[in-house]
Amino acid sequence: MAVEQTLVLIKPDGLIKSLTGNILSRLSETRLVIIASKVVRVSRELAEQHYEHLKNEPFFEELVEYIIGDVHNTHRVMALVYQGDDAIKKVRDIVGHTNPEKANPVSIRGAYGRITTTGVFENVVHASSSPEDAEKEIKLWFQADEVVGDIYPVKDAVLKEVRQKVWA
Ligand code: DAT
Ligand code: MG
Repeated sequence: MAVEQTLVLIKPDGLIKSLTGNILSRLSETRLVIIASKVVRVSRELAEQHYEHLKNEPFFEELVEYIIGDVHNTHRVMALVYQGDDAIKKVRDIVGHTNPEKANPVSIRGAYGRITTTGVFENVVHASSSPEDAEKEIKLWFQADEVVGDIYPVKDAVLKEVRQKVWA
């Protein structure tokens, strides 16, 4: 068994329905280690990059609006990185099938997900599905110094003239 990392997102429906604690409790059954976490206001650019592999699907625009939070009127997603042996499969098993109607009823998506009348799978959480996807997704959602441990190669860089918000 290989040590893996996997990205988990608690989507806006999970946050607005106060499911955060339940979801984290379920994920703690895996005994994996959390090595990064934060709450993110998702930009359209981030949403489109995250779901790039689905850009030709008819539901793409609704999927983007869902992850941004426009659908649930709460612009928050909780992003976490879990690490440990076989992390990707362990998390996907507890998360359940992509389609909430097909998901095991005791999985997170089976218990809390729904399909909207327009056909969008509001499935509460995202979990990476391969080591390649996990690396791409973790690098998309987190900076190297937001993750505990150098999980992928890093380099030192001195950044100049980066515009960012600081405490006043
Ligand atoms: P997963 O999130 O299980 O990895 P995915 O990467 O194929 O599944 O798709 C990403 C999201 O897109 C998924 O969580 C819900 C939505 N989605 C996928 N297939 C769909 C479909 N046939 N109809 C509606 N939404 C879909
Ligand atoms: Mg996927």
